[in-house]
Amino acid sequence: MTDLDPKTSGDIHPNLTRPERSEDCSLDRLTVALEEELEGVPVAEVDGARVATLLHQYAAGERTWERYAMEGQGSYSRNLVWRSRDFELLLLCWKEGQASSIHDHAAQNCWMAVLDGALEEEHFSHRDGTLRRGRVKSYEAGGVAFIRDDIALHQIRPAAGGGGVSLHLYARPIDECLAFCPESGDPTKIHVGYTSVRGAACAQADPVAIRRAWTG
Ligand code: CSS
Ligand code: FE2
Repeated sequence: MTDLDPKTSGDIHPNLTRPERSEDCSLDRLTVALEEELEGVPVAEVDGARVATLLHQYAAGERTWERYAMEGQGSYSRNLVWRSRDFELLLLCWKEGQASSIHDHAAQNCWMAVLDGALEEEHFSHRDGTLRRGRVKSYEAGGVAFIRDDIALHQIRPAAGGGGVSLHLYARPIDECLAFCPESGDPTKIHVGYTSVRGAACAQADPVAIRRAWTG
């Protein structure tokens, strides 16, 4: 277990002070293992297959993620499990009929592991102002997807007739990305926030404040 110096900062929401991790939570143990793989490692030297294996092994294990799975209002929820300088780990909960935007990943690496239900990933390309559909792939619980901007844009949604829960690892953390209009193909920069942080609901969570509080 990596001990973290508790940090308190008077001007930040209490949810956003640097939290402690619990040895008896396999999701917290995963954050420690990911820290060893990612923290301080140049992007080109990250062992992506090892990261995918860690996510797959977690996804095939206990449901320790349930304590962090809060439902959103209107759209899929984004629940922050852990954030450090070089990565963030999020739990996304999808209800039937919900979907992400068609989006990029701000030049970062993105791994997605399905924890519950089944999710579909549709690839898109954007060239000369035109959005083109690519392949659609389905992932069952335990499945792991990987994407970055030189592979494709994508859209995530639960498979027809169900919902799902997925674990997303972004290295480095993503506070803004581009969302593409499905009709016109026009990109818009969007700011992405959190539904909850470490199991506590956020009325409004500022990723920049979280970065300051957690990573100094
Ligand atoms: N990028 C989306 C989910 S699909 S990877 C998000 O973090 O909300
Ligand atoms: Fe994505």
